[in-house]
Amino acid sequence: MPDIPRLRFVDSHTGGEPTRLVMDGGPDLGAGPLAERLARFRDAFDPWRSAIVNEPRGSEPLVGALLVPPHRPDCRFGVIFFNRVGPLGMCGHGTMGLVTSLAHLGMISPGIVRIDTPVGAVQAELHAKNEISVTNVPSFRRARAVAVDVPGFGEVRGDVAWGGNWFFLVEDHGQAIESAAVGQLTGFAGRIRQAVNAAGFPEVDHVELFSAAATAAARSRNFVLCPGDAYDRSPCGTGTSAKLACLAADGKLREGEPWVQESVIGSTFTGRFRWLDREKGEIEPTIAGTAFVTAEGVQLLDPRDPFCWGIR
Ligand code: PYC
Repeated sequence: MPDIPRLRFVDSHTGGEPTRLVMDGGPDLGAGPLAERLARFRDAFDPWRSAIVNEPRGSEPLVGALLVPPHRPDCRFGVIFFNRVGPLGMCGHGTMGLVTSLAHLGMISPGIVRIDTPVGAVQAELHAKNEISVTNVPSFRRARAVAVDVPGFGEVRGDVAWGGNWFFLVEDHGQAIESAAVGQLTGFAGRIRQAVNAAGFPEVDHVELFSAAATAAARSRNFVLCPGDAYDRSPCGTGTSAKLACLAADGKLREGEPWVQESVIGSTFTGRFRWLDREKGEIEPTIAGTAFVTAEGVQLLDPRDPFCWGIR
């Protein structure tokens, strides 16, 4: 019998967006800051990433979360997030999934837990009824109203902002943000990303399109294209953080005022911010949503399987 790695995992979803938390059995990434361990994971263990989230074990929108020891002494856990094409800096829905999964396993109780990520420490709070709030890394807008020429569509304007990942946020695009249109929206947002990358923002890997909300409780609806070609079923925690940074910079949302962001499938996150530095436009966003455990099990990585390392 060959040596078959066994990965213990817990699956969850946050507003419809799935997360697979790998508890143990993953590659040994050594010690040190999480940014260094993420680089090691990307450079030396990419087949493991693909095996965990890609078909035949995973699915298109699935985000993986590797639980690792923290480096920052004030954090209890460390996590490295990734999707079907590569690692992510942070992941808001994934942090909510991580917290609900740790609670499911009896490893945490309601209250606050600090988590180390490759882009900084985040603080999560587990409340009643599967609600989790995540105080994210400092977020800010880098560029306002950047105009790009999108082949087949013409000029599109948007803001470049950081919320733990890099986003291009577009308000004015003429598209209907509805689940029946996700194919069209994916193609459109993909072309925007290419144009934004070519226009001097190669770091932008998420595109966020906004429209009016479909329900009275929400302030806005979004469609978020993640790295690769999967769209976020949730309103995207890092994307909502980037949105709050833009709203704060434009004076359209007050400190502490709730912003309910609806996703393309109608799930919601509630965001709020606190100013960190008004001059620099830097905020501390807190995003709240609900997450539920859907499965737990063991993945087997059988080297005799021609698709052991996932369909890339
Ligand atoms: O919730 O931050 C998020 C996220 C990023 C990619 C998918 N979800």
